[in-house]
Formats: sequence, structure tokens, C-alpha cells
Amino acid sequence: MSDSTLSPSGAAGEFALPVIPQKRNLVTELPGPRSRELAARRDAAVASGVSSLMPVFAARAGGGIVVDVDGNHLIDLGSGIAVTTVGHAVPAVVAGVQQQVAEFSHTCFTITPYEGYVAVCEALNRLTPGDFEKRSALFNSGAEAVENAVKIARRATGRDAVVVFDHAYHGRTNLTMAMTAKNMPYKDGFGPFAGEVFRAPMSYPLRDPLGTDGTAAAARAISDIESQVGANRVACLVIEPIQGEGGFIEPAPGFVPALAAWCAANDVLFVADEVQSGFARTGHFFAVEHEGVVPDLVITAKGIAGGMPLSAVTGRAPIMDAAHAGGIGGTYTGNPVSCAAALAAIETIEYEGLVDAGGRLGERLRAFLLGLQQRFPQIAEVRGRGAMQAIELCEPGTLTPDAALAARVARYCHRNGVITLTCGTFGNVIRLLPPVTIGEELLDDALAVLAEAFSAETA
Ligand code: PLZ
Repeated sequence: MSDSTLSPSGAAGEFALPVIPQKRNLVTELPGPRSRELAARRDAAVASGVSSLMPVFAARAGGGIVVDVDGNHLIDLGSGIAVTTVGHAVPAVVAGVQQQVAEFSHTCFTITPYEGYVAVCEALNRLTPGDFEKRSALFNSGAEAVENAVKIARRATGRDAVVVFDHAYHGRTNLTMAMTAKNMPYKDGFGPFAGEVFRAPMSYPLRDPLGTDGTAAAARAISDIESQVGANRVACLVIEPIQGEGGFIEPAPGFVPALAAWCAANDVLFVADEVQSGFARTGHFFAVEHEGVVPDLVITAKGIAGGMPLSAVTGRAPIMDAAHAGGIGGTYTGNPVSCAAALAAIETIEYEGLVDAGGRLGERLRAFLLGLQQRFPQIAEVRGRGAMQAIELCEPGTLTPDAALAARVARYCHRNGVITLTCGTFGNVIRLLPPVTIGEELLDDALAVLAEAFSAETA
């Protein structure tokens, strides 16, 4: 490729890394001709239930840039849904993956185990909140980890019921569809769903009569759980400390701690789904740390392995060890190449100070979004933490969701080379999830496009 060079260390025998210029650059209209060709093949070959947000096909990526098959350089404000938090193709992750794949790519940990799996578990036990003995188990996807957290919680408590929240997203498998709130597109026609899943009211300050009173919102949820399920039947309460797909909903202060305290008092396991909010995304390693909450179990995925598929459940040793030998596993769970990627990603986060970088990035994003809100009354709220920020769009002066505007703004960004994601139960939230390593100039350029999108689409 004409615009890529080898890194200075790219001599023979070393890991030659493509250095992708950190600059937006469009050389064709989007989608370009090559992407359009691939889209036609895709339509003929790929099941239509699998949709894609953007019509451009990726060829390469580096840092905060995705290069498409026509040579367009796009700025990535989505990180593949909060996965490439450390950046695309960071040298340590690339090197770790290359080395491991050459050594061995699979043996099955439940047949002949290997060190990388153990090392990832050690790292998770060290990094997750709580100063007690922990154990971890590794899986492939976020949904698979959620499923296993529930299995472990049921086995450890001898209880069946699972409590989740309005607007929650926990995955697309049968149990996690039951745990996910939103019908379209996740559940419609895909039932019947797993039983013993109960939904409690969430704290959603913008739309909740209880507003920013997190303690009152927790009391409301607890009262529903106690009257409709019964505390003694609940194995676990599963919550995203900041909801992801549901709209980056940040519960009112006090909500999560009050639920955790209720769980502790009732022998209910408090399970934090940190799949989207974890791994240096929010200015802490894990979002529960903002309020000093220590979960019994923490579910991680996405950012854990810099783009390779890996997920985990980590928690108190006696709970994690409750499942009988052979009760937890899977052919590919804790794949060695994914483990190598995770160890490199974790090392990168720690050595490069990326937890703090996420916090600083959040301040920049927030300042920009609050400024944008001054100019555009369609922005009902700016919310989020660290590099997980969002704006909720409504008809000015009301709480009537404006999903059409969110879609138009996102499409404007896409046409202009900025990958921007939407989310929310009402589809009216624009979320920003850049790699925490994104450069200032690149970010400013992307945000300028977002501002232009608002000017153009609200005119
Ligand atoms: N828990 C909190 O955010 C995945 C879904 C993308 P998997 N979110 C992105 C889509 O449309 O499928 C997610 C999450 C939280 C669990 C999951 C599930 O993680 O790795 O997608 O299974």
C-alpha cells in the first residue's frame, strides 16, 4: 500500500508493523467502488440478519484509523464497539499474537493447559476490585461469559432467579436474550426465552421521576424484587454499571452501591457486567470503581484482548469454585492466541497509563459535547464517563426521542469518514467510544465533523 511504511524496527526477522498515518483522508466517495463490489458479493453470500452499520469494507487499521478497501482513512470513534481500547494493531498486541500463533494456536485448555490462560486469570484476579482471594474462568464472547456467571451464581447459591434491569444488554444467546431488555432487533421472533429472569426498574436520571436520587431509585428496584421475586429466590443481580447498548445510561449516584449493599445483606450475588464499561474505558479499570463497589463476580470481554475474542468471569474464590470439575469449559475458551493478546493489551494499559488517558480523553470529549449542547437544543443530555460518552437527542424542550436525527448525524459522519455509533432503547443516542490512545489532532478532526453533522442535519 502506498501510504504504509515499515516501522524502523521492521527489519527481517522482527515484527514489521504497518504504520498508518493518523489522519482522516478520503480518496473516493463513501462507499467507494471496491466496497460497493464487496457489498454486492456480501448481499449474495451473507445472511441478511447480519447487518452492518456502514457500507465500507475494512482492509487495515492502526491506532485510531480504519483504512477501507478503496484506500480511505476513517477515524474510528467506535473501537469496534469498545474493543480496541488500546488502539488498532498496537505493536505489543500484534507481536504477542504473532508469536503465539507461530508457537501453537490451540490445544484446548481442558485437555492440555498452557501458561497464557493462567497468566490472564492472575491478571484479572489482581486487577478486578476486591482485596480477597479470587479465581477466573475464560470464555470467547461477552454473552458466553454472562451465561457462565449465571451458571456459577446458581450453583454457588442453590437459587434460580436472575435479576436484570430495564434497558439492559447482556447478549444474543438464549439466556442473554432473556436478560437483554430491547425487543428489536435483539429478540423479536427469537423466543421462547430462558425462564427465571426478572427485570427491575433502572435509574435513568434524564427520564426518571426520581431523577438523580439513586438511593430512592434503588429502593424502588428492591421493593419490586422483594415483592415480585423474593430475595431468597434470587441467585444474582446482574447490572452494567454504565449501560452500553441501552444508551450509555449512567445510573444516579448511590444506585449501584445501594443495590450492592442489598445483595450483600440478602446473600444475592452482585454481578457487574463490565463487558463494555471495563478495561480502562471509563477512567478506571472498571466502571464499578467510580463508586467503590466491589462485585462478587465481574464479567469482562471486549477491551480485554485488544481485538481478539476473549471474555472472562472473575470473582470470589469460594463462589467461582462452587461449580463442579468439568462443569465449566468449552473447546475454544481462553484460546492461547487471545490470551497472548490479552496479556499484551493489559501490559499496554498498565505501562502506557491508559486508565488515566481514558479519564483525560473523557474530559476533552465532555467539554466538546457540552459546548455542542449549548448550540443544539436537540441534545437533551451529555452523559458517560471517561472515553465512554454519549448524547441523547430529543425534540427540543421535550423528552420525545429523535432517533431520526441520531441516524442522520451518524450517517453524515460516516459519509465524511468518521465511524460513529448510535445506541439506546429509543435509538436516539450517539455514543463515542474512541480508542483511549487516539491522538488529539485526530480526535479534534473527528469532533469537528460531528459538529458539522449537527449544523447540516438540524438546518
Ligand atoms: N454485555 C454490557 O455491551 C456486547 C453488542 C453488539 P458479545 N455489546 C455489543 C451486537 O449488536 O451484537 C455486550 C455488552 C454487555 C454483554 C455483551 C455481549 O458481548 O461479545 O457481543 O457476546
